[in-house]
Amino acid sequence: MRSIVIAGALFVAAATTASAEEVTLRAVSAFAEGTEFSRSFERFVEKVNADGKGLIKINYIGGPRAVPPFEVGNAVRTRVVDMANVTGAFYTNLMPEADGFKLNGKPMSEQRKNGTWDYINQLHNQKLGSQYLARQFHNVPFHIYLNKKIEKIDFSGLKIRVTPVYRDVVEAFGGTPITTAPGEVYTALERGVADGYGWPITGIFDLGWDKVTKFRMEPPFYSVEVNVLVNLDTWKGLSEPQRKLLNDAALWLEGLDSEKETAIKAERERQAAAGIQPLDFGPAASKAFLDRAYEVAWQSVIKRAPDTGPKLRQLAGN
Ligand code: 173
Repeated sequence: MRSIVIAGALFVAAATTASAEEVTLRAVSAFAEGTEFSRSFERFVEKVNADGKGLIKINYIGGPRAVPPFEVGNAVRTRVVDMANVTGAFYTNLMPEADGFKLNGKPMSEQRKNGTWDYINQLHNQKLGSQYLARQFHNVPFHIYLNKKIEKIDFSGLKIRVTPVYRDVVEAFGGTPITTAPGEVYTALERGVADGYGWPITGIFDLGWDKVTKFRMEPPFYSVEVNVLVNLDTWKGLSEPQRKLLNDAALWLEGLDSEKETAIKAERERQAAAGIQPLDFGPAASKAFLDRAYEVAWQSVIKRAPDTGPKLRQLAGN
């Protein structure tokens, strides 16, 4: 029912001015409401609405029931929404090099100082008609979770659920990638359509995947990136005080990454308690996996985005 109401609302002009000063921005998340990769953004929304009273208000419509995850980038580009919480992996159709953001795990304070934020913001201005307001989760890695035990890092004969984040590495180690949105992972595992899946270290309990997960492969790899984007026309239409309020809240949001170290430790313990066994093949195999994982991903980014990929690699410094 909710999606019907929302579909109707999409025809209403995106940013609406309630009074001379207060502007209302419509926002969506590519991840389900209340789950790990929406929660920080939801705290950001609360903060903006509290700090911005009379100046700016975010009308948070919700998660994938409003806009399907792989369409969120286009929704912010076309101003169907004013703001989105979304990973670059979900808009590689519009920006192939977005797949490279996961390869930069430097803190945002550093990325803002060394020109990385500026460069990635320019890419968003040009290709996604949006402002790159914030990037979250730089210190949260991904894993491959499996239901079949492997004796070495080799995915031959395994069907593994992916997004662009994991596609190249799964193929490089012999697996068969199957792309799905997060909302389809549970069913794919339950039915045996997939033997495993890529996902960050955090968040697997949110949608009950612990019930259909046996193993977590080590080592952790890459860096999660979930971005807050603002449609560029919306952004340009804001006043200086409104933009400052959003920028200040964006820095606050990026600062929430400092909570993640403790959260990751707790999550690993919770997975162990739920019977999810780590598969660790030792330091040499882990290093070989990581070297290959980064190399195949960079090669893929550079092949698809030859003009911008090398610069992203240089900025990431790996
Ligand atoms: O696995 C995914 O759906 C994915 O690509 C992702 C990216 C960032 C955070 C969480 C999941």
